[in-house]
Amino acid sequence: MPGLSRPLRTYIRDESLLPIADKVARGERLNFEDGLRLYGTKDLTGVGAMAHHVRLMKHGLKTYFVASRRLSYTNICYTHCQFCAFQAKPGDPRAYVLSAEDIIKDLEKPENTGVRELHMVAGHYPKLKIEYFEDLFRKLKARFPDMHLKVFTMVEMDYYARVSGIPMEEFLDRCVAAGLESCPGGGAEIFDEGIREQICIGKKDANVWLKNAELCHSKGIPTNCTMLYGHIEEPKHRVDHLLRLRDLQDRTHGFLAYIPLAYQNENNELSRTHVIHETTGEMDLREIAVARLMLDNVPHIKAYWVMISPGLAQIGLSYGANDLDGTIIEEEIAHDAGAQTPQGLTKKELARLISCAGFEPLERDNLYRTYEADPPIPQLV
Ligand code: V47
Repeated sequence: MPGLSRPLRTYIRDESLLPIADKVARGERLNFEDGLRLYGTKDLTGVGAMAHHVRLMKHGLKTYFVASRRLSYTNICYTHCQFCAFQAKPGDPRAYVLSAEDIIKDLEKPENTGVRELHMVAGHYPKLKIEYFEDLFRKLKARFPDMHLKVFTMVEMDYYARVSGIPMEEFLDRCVAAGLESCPGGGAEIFDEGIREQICIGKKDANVWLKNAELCHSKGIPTNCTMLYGHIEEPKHRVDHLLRLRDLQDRTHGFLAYIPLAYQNENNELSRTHVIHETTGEMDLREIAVARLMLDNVPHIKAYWVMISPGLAQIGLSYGANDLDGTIIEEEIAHDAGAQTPQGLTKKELARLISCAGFEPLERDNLYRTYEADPPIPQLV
């Protein structure tokens, strides 16, 4: 397994990080105070070197991407998340709800050929009940049997179980029977109750998110996990969030990947009521690196190019990330909130970003099973 060529300590400029470097070199778990120190230090490259060391020990140079498609079946939402620019209220000219037929027609378009993962999250709209999802999943699986269905945040499933008037367990069982295979990591935002109250009014609390993730894992449904950073939260809230995820993962081992989500600061209530600058490259890289170091039990850390740019996500591969997410093709949530990144990247572009940064690109499915890569990608000279 390739590692760093020198002892880890020699990469550290801030001496207060040395005890952490020693723990990382010994494979010891970091604690809350270590997390705060990783956020507080000016030695970003030192934090990055430690994260890169862990990434190399776990994955070597292997770096994953998936041929994926994002889709939201509705943007109508009765929740009032202050950071969200995607939601529309009924009557809004932007409001839409897609039928199973609309979604299938869309997926039949040539640009969606080869998609292996359909990632669907959407608004909280009380007219959609369990029967809508059963019908949707069955029809999707009948038409695209090899397309993996990754659907619902943990709060979204809670909402749709409640409006369907059935227990969460029954909702999940029926969705799985119809074709649901895994769940994305969104909706976690930030677990701290005080911050959560301010940024997601009316949204279910952290315990619901964590309880439903635990339920999914107990049923063998893998999920991802996320954290929304760069708004009104402080480092102590981020460390707390990561440790709550780590605690759950110790019990269930059901999280496949963690994705730090950089707050996009346009067209939403939070940006109208607060002055919040966009996240910087330093913050984005630090977030990836801290996650790799604190989440020692979550196998994959994604650098989500949609929110931090393809170029920075590429550098994130040397700061602990081992996954560039996917081709996406069309994205609404981040772009409605001001993201200037492309709507999608091709598999070739993703593989090139990875190989030009010195890593080994591997096309994967949702469970990180890999496929033979396309013909070699020419290197930049
Ligand atoms: O659930 C909403 C967040 C999530 C904003 O599981 C925002 O593989 C930033 O969950 N700025 C959707 N974030 C994205 C998501 C995701 C992304 C990549 C991979 C995976 C995965 C999941 O984005 C939402 C919400 O938590 N969000 N508004 C915003 N203004």
